[in-house]
Amino acid sequence: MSSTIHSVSASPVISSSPGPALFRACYAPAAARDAALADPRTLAVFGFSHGQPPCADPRWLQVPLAEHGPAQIEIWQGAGKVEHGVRDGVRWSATDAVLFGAIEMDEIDGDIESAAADSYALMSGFLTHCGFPHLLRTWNYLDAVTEGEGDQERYRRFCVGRVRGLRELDEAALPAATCIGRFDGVRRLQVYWLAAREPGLPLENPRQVSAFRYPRQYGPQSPSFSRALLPPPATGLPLLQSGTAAIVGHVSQHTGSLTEQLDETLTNLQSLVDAARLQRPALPATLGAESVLKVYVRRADDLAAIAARMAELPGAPPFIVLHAEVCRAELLVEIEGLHG
Ligand code: 3EB
Repeated sequence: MSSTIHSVSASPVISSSPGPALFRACYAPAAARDAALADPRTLAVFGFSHGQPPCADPRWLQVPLAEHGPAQIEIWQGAGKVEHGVRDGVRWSATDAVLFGAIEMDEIDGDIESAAADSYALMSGFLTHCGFPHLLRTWNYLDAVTEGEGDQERYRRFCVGRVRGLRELDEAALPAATCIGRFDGVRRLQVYWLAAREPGLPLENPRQVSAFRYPRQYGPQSPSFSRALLPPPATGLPLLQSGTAAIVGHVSQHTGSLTEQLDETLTNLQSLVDAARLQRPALPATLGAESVLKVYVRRADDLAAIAARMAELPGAPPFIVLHAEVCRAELLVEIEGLHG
């Protein structure tokens, strides 16, 4: 927006009308996929459970996690026409202000560390040349995330490889992130992201130790992500909340109790909203209709109970519930959010 105020002008140079949102995210029935992709404003469409016909559009990504209830898709849209393409194994789309990218890389002989290093090196190289150098948010999906003992655990190897692939590790500029396990037995790393022309503002959760400062007991390389990130205003993106679980300090809470873990997780998500509102007071004060939540549940038998409790939340935030493996064996549920 122009910073010049034409106070004597007859025409309303500075309009208070919000106009079309620069970015919006929503869930929709899976049958809406092709219509969503036909819309020139669509930045990305995600499908979850298997069953969607394949589609070569670079804006389409299938993350094979079984979902509770009827099949849904997640749709991201900008306000204007989106460009898209494929370059050097990176699928991308972009508005004027936001870039979406995705990489899917097969592990060679189950080597998740190398797949992570190669994926993040590819991403880093792409970002430096595409005009959107600032990584805001990443999503990482891999098979069998907690398989392997001690420092050989696949999640810990992923964390090592991720740092190897990043050009530089600036702990003051880490993206928000999700890292989740699939149960499909396919040794293929899926990484997708949002990037911008200007940096965002990473936020930490006062209730939690920063993940990048986790003590050695959790692995040789602490996880490289921020708890949430406020995107630059020009993007129109909401608050980006990382995958959030029942961790206080650095310690998992309520081992064995699904409902207590869910409540602790929601308390952590609210704590991130509170932290974000110190920077941007106009953000909605609580999770609600202006949030979009994705709920990952470890045990298939728990999906219905979690969905029922989510449906009773005040403010009725839109959500989907996916069957997925959280990075610590004792954690039964994890939730990520878009807010505002
Ligand atoms: C946690 O809070 C749970 O390694 O990118 C959540 C979000 C988790 C992102 C990542 C890991 C990651 O430590 C695990």
